[in-house]
Amino acid sequence: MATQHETASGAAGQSGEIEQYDVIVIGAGVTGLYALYRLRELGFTAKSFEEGSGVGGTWFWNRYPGCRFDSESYSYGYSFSEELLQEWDWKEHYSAQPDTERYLNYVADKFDLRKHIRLNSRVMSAVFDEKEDRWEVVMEDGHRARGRFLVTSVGILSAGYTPDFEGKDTFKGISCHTGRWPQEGVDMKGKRVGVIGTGASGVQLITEIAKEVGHLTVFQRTANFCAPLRNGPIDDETQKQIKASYPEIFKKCMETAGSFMHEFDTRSAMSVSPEERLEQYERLWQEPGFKKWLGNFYDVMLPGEANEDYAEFFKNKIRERVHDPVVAEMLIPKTHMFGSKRLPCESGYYEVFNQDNVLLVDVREAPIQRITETGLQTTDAEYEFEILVYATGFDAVTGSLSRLHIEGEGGKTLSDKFANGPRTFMGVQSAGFPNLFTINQASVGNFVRAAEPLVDWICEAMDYVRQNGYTCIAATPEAEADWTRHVAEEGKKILRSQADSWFVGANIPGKARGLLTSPDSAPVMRAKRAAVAEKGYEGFILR
Ligand code: N01
Repeated sequence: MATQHETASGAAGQSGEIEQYDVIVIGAGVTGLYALYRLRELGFTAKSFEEGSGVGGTWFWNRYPGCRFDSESYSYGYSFSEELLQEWDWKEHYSAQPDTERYLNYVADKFDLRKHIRLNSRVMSAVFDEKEDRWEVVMEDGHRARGRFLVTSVGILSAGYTPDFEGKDTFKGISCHTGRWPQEGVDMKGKRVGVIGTGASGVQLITEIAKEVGHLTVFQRTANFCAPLRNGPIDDETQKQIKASYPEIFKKCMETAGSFMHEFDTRSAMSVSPEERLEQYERLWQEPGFKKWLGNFYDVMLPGEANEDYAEFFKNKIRERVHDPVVAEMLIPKTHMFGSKRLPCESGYYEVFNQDNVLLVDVREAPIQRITETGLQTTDAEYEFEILVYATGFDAVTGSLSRLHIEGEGGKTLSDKFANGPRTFMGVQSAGFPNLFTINQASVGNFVRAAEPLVDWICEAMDYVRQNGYTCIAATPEAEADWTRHVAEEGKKILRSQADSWFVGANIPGKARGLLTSPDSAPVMRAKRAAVAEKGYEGFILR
């Protein structure tokens, strides 16, 4: 096991020597920062290599207009420090990107994490040295570092996806992807703008930029179910109440399937009268956030009558809000069940389509044929604009790993291994890639709530290896096969596998279809991981 004295300084690395650490972390976003904190607490030497010029991960890159939380701000922050909880004032119930980025910078400063982070360091490869049981990473600038363990805190939605449209590079105006928004911003005032994509990013962006653009054309392939966010500032009294209730907030989050603050109504929608049902739908509609999704009758999230009934309620809301009935019909989802895709929360999205300067184009009816110098061409017509925004999503979960060259035992690469879908044990390790912990595979739901216990578990596993004098922890092929079968079998049954979305890799042409995260609820996942640890890391080989 590497010890403190093996650690070289960053300066040594720059002079040609290879920096040595106990743990190398790729990424300094939400999980990377917390991993650094925990590792240091446990006495490990660790360094994070971060591609961005700042910390924050998702909240560093996704700085498009309108980007914000749609889970409650106070349920999203770290829980590990009472001092931090009491010091930090969330400004809004659903924090906007600049404030969240500020929060993560505050955390980096408060816990003195920056000295463990090398920014502007895009990792190009990570190779396992089987003789030494160590990983070596190489950065784009040639910088190298080695560590006993490698933790990929690279995010589940960080590898941006831009469709390979013909003529993409010929566009003469400004084009950008929501997930890599220019640091200096994009001036859209009075401009003609085209947006491709109407997922959660597109919905937030479109609503915000519609306030200032000259003309907006929205290219929609699939209409989504969207619900009002009902955001607002947090006043002083509420701030005090929030700070006094963190234990209850976090307790509630830890009990629910997706680690959110909302609990399903245990009644079936169909067990109450139509009047009572509608009264509950309307009441929840007026409330903020995901409550209308995750706090409703439990069976609105199961295929069947209740789901269809609730979907109809949503469709009627769209019809009420959009003046032109033809446009309203275009905005009504027809190809997937309510809840089978992520529910974007919005603050005036549908009303955007009542503006005279906004045009909605259905690119399922008339697909995009090519990008031109001045806009784009569908099978139906040509559209011109000065700015083109790709709100076209991400190669989720596995994309951020596959684009790194991760080479394990026998020179096998993780991207080859994942070619037909991820093969892991509990999402945290893949057989043949010892000492590599993949944080991005295992967490779903309210990200920080799910990720904190996962990072804890991974750090404790590394500590166990160290304490017991081992140099290597590797998932067994059997444990991996059982887990992969479990994900495939149970994954098919859950609602979020039913639609063509990033949850199952269906948004990326050619990507193998299958649930990319665990089909289990967050409490079940925590219990499974705890049981593995209690049995001396059953399912892993320790050497
Ligand atoms: O990406 P998406 P996103 N031609 O994949 C369309 C999280 N998030 O960035 O649906 C035309 O959902 C595509 O169409 P279709 C959240 O978890 C959170 O919006 O595939 N269109 C779709 O409309 C979310 O789920 C927040 O038919 C094409 C869009 O592009 C996840 O990130 C905010 C196309 C992509 O939607 C991803 O959301 C934002 C093509 N060739 C995001 N290819 C919060 O609030 C793709 N599209 C915290």
